[in-house]
Amino acid sequence: MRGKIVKGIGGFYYVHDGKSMLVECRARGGFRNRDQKPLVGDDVLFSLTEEDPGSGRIDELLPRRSELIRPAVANADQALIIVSVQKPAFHPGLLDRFLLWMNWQALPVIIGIGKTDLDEEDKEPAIRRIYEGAGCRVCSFSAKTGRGLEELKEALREKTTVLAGASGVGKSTLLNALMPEAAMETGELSKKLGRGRHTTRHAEIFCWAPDSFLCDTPGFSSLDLPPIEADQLRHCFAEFEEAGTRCAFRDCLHSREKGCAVRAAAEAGSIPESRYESYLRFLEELKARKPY
Ligand SMILES: Nc1nc2c(ncn2[C@@H]2O[C@H](COP(=O)(O)OP(=O)(O)OP(=O)(O)O)[C@@H](O)[C@H]2O)c(=O)[nH]1
Ligand SMILES: [Mg+2]
Ligand SMILES: [Zn+2]
Repeated sequence: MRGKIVKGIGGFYYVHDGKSMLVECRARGGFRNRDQKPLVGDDVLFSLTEEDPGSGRIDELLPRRSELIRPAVANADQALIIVSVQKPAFHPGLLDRFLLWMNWQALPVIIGIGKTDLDEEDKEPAIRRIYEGAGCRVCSFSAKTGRGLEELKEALREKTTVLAGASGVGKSTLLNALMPEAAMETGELSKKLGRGRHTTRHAEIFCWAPDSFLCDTPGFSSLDLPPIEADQLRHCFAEFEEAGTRCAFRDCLHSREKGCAVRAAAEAGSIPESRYESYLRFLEELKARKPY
């Protein structure tokens, strides 16, 4: 039989047959030795245990369309990175890190600006402008009022989308809004720290419309950088490209070089300050890394 791994916990994989059956499976011995660890999102061939039709065994992993490391999910077509305008407050550094991971993993990204019902300070337009300028598709929405959900659904339809974002931004709440039967657990923010409480502990996939899958994932509060070379980083910032052609040196790293047109553009405000700051921070971090 053919199915999809929708969840993996403690050595068990939950395989959905695409109709109505969810089977608790073990992986056939040998997967791990051959460096093939089943991932949430994997399409598999499985068989049922004779004595207990609720449980089974994964016999084969079918070829993957894509394989993500952060979060560890197979066969995603795109990522929806969610940020919230408030509660928790928008944190550009973390979003920029996540964009870098998705860029490195060559996965198309949609940025979802959520909780717009809380946007009394009208922060949405500025966030949108920065990330549209970085070449991203941006959708804003409120899972609470439903505003923007129709546009978001169109962006998610007939695709497998992995949800990503800091703890507490509303990933599970969005899933519940699109699919009440999912009944994902959601959590209040910590009053003291104003951060999420890491309510979701495991990646889990749901089919919310025909051929349309959403993978909820645990939120993060910090993130390292993908293994890219420091001198490749500038190519991950699309909005530097144009000014970059006018730098005095062709191999300019856009930090302290004389005649750097990217720095000049950031100072003049035509490249967003927060993006340039992220770039400089990431550059130092990558330079400080041991070579691979
Ligand atoms: N006002 C408002 N609150 C929201 C909205 N979406 C989510 N929340 C609230 O934000 C809090 C966190 O939501 P979750 O869905 O648990 O966040 P999460 O991103 O899944 O968090 P983790 O599972 O910890 O990664 C909950 O109290 C939700 O009710 C929204 O659109 N508007
Ligand atoms: Mg959650
Ligand atoms: Zn430069």
